[in-house]
Amino acid sequence: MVIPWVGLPLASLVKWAEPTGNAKYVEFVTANDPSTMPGVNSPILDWPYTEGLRMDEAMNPLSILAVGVFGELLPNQNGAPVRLVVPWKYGFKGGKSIVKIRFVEKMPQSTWMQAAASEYGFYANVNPKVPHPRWSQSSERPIGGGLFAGRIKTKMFNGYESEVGQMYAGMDLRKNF
Ligand SMILES: Nc1nc2c(c(=O)[nH]1)N[C@H]1C(S)=C(S)[C@@H](COP(=O)(O)O)O[C@H]1N2
Ligand SMILES: [Mo]
Repeated sequence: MVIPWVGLPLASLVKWAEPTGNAKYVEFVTANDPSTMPGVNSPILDWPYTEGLRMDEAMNPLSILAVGVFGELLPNQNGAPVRLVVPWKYGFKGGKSIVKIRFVEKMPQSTWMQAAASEYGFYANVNPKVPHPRWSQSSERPIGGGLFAGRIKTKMFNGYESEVGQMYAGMDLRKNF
């Protein structure tokens, strides 16, 4: 789904924070408040929901800290007051309702890696050429095309290959999935 986010480049916050040269990754920890988020009462995931990016991914001008959508402030369910949007990755990299951002030396564990390391890796490079262990990733159904709109071929890096592909040059994307 193509979404008109409102926000600031994550890179501008990183520059403002002036992390030291030891910072190799950024970890995002999200709110864990059962009184407003009943879903966290479910043991399906290990809360709080946590995500991470490599430093160059965080500095890429496409990475957004979103505070709004469609010209309005973010609704709670979409991650108010601030959420991560990484357009070349897919939904599950977009931690919502972020409460803590940490610069770290070691690759952080994301919630999905904890939940199913063999299915969800750190990079979340949904790769049309590399099937998920339980399904193909070669096609997708765009949301907004209407109920009967067909599937399209999944694009490498969600269509942003020319903007971000260079960051992964030389990496085996079958291993770094
Ligand atoms: N705080 C928080 N953020 C989260 C999640 C979550 O459980 N908690 N789920 C993730 C997953 S798996 C998806 S698919 C997206 C869904 O929300 P969106 O449609 O607004 O991107 O949120 C992501 N961010
Ligand atoms: Mo998801």
